[in-house]
Amino acid sequence: MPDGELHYAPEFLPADIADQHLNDIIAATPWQQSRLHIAGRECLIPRLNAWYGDKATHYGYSGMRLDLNPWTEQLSALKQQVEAATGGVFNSALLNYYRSGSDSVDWHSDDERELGSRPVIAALSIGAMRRFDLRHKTRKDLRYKLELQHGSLLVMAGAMQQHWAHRIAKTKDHSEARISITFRQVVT
Ligand SMILES: [Mn+2]
Repeated sequence: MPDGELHYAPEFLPADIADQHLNDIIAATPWQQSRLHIAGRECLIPRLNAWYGDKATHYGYSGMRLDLNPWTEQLSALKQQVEAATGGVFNSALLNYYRSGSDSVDWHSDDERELGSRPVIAALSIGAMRRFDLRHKTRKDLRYKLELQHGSLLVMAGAMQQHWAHRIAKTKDHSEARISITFRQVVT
């Protein structure tokens, strides 16, 4: 990509293994639905989240903060698999649960200060295929989209978060559940 690095492995996990993870993780995770404070108003975000990580890692933005959960055996094994494939090292993971096509995440970059300036973010997608949109922040002609399939791994690296924003828009096409597990290295 101009001004960033994007890597995509569509069949990172075999479908039957990914099916198992989907059911187990949905059931086992202490999901939270955060409230955001925007212009003095409080609203619930349209998805559920959970934060896992080493001690002293934390996650929050716009006045919301997620509880820190210790690694489960399952997430720790997935982390090791992703580290082996990417050569990265991660100390935390943000889980997102899109319960249906009505859940979404609006345009943003993963540019919280504790991620550093050129973070490597590795996102496992499990469940319904959803479209991932990218747009360059200053060059309006640069847009890109990708259908994130069940069991796939997407890695964003280099200057991606500095120059590009991404989103998962609402859709009427996919009503089934999807989770993403986004591994990160945060400065503690
Ligand atoms: Mn993001």
